[in-house]
Amino acid sequence: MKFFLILIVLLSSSYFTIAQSFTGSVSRGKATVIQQNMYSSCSGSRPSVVGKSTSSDNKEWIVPAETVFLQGPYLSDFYNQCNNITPSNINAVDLNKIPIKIIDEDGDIITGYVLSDNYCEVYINGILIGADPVPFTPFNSCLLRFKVKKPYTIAVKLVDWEENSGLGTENNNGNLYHAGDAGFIARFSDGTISDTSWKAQVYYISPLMSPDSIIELSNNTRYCKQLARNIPCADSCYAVHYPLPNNWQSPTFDDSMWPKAYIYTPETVGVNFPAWTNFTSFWTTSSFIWTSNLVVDNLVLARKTVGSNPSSILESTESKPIISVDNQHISIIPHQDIHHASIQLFSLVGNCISSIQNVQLIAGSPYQLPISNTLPSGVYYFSIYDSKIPVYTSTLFIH
Ligand SMILES: [Ca+2]
Ligand SMILES: [Ca+2]
Ligand SMILES: [Ca+2]
Repeated sequence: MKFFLILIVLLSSSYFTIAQSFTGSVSRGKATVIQQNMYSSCSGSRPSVVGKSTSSDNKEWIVPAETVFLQGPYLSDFYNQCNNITPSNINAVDLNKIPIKIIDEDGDIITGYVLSDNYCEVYINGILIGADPVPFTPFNSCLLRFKVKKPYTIAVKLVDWEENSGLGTENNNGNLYHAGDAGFIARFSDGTISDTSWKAQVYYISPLMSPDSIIELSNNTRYCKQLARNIPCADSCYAVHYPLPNNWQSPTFDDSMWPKAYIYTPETVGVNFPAWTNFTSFWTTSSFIWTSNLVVDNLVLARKTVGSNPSSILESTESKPIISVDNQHISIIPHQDIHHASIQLFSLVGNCISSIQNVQLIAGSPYQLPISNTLPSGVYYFSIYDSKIPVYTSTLFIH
């Protein structure tokens, strides 16, 4: 424990650049429930509770998010057990039944496929195409079709839902306060995929042992240095809230100050349900994306403008390293040069297993981080920082 505390001090004092003081609003404890369950018609669905939290600066916040779920319109079903739409593979999906939203009469028809852990709303050029018809569980996937001219902007509101309103937690295998995790993946028929060329910013962060675990980095990442998933504060946890910017869905909204989306493996997101497993090869090069923390970041806005930068797909694949593990090393093949890289491996409870500072990673050249061959098999956190800014974070399963 002493080592862990020392580690936290080191992390907070030397690894990160603090760009500004902490600007979010802080609430503590349960929200006042305003809706017990927005979606009660599907058996086996976790109750999608909505609440209102009041922060210490006397502001009110709808948690986990204000949504259009009760009004619609809705995205079409790709895979949805609640509506008995359960194709066994991609060939069993009939696109002819999917309505086409006309944005530009002289545009091209584009089909989008999206899967959210747990909820999404999709806007194209600021126009709401639809809400995810299942806010919490079971895990479903959605389709949308639209006619648009390039460049066009995809904007999505993403919510990792919660059972304990205002606390960011859910019942999981008997743990009533399990900090659930999130993820979003998308693929469009024009070749657009979810990847690090998207921008993503977080607006509701919980559960937190302490609000001081949020630090705002110089690239505007609202970074949570609380690494453990087993967070014991129960009904006393803190949450941090930020107001949503106006017109964030609009093509004219300036997202240049938002951090890049982070990518996560399907194993990290934990997608062991048929809406994913029936289609694993379908998603090809799309990546699950979220912000820098898949566990406590619960309300995320993400954007991608398609067609304004012809090299965007190339850029995105460049930034995803290839990671492999043998019994003595983690091998990293970066797709971009990182001149001042720090590479770290942590256990799930935050102990540093292996770390190397200030090394030069060269695109395409393997780099090896030594690990002990007696390391217990299991899941670990793995991060690469560039000049103290996190550029890649993932979990790794080590055998
Ligand atoms: Ca859903
Ligand atoms: Ca969460
Ligand atoms: Ca979740």
